[in-house]
Amino acid sequence: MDRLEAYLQPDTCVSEEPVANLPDITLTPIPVLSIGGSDPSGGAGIQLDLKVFQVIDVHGMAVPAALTAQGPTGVSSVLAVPAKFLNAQLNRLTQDVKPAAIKTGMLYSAENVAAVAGFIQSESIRFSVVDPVLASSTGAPLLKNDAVTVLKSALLPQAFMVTPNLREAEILSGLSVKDADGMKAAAEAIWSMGPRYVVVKGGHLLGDPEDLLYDGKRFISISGHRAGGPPVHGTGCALSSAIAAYLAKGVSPEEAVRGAKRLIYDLIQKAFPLTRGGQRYMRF
Ligand code: PXL
Repeated sequence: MDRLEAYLQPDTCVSEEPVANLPDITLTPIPVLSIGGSDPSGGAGIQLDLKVFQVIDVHGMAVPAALTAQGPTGVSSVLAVPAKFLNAQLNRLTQDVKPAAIKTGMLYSAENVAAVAGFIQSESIRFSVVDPVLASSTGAPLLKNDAVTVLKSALLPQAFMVTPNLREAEILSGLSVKDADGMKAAAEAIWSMGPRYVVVKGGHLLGDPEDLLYDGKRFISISGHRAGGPPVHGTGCALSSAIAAYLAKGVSPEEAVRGAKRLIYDLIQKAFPLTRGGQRYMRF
């Protein structure tokens, strides 16, 4: 009897397999969830996060909170997933599997930001890395104005770590962030909104990219090398998803940020143009 015939036998039932043949779940990779926007070009958003999870050898899961119409040269329109359906996706998934860590990216609407904050709280998610995505690198708004208020008042208090770039640090803190002192002041202001750790990414300052990690007591400077060359799409997304994956694997917050920075540097080194115009894409 071949395999197809075996399946067609009315009494062939998976549950009658001997117990010894059940899968060994000690070999199961750690599940990590990205909640964010869809980038159909595969260079940012949840599509990119899944690639990052893959190279760090965790099991990637992804819930879209928003859709974008975009290609390598930019975003032309966006659509929020209704908060009710965002909740339906999160609830159905976590009925079966609890992520060891989550990363949030483009949430777009105030309702979706509130839904994710409620989800982190109700599921007691220990490691949540919030990338406070406000706009695409080409300037398209990825978070509505009224959602910024909810991000500050509801999501940041639930976050384990938040990873603003300089512009996002300015908008969240209300301060001008132009140098290392500005980064420190913004980190303190954002930390007071409730996250356990703040990483202000200094990549948009001149010189080698230096990020600042703040835990409410100590400032830790995390330096990297500038990879050079034309702009690369999705590097912020990749950093926050890599941090989430490392935290899920039990790496300390500081080492998670350092490891994520090294990984993103390698991915940028291998970046390629997908089309003649537009940003480069990281290579995995
Ligand atoms: O890089 C920020 C970002 C996040 N999420 C989605 C995006 C982008 C940038 O374009 O498209 C879906």
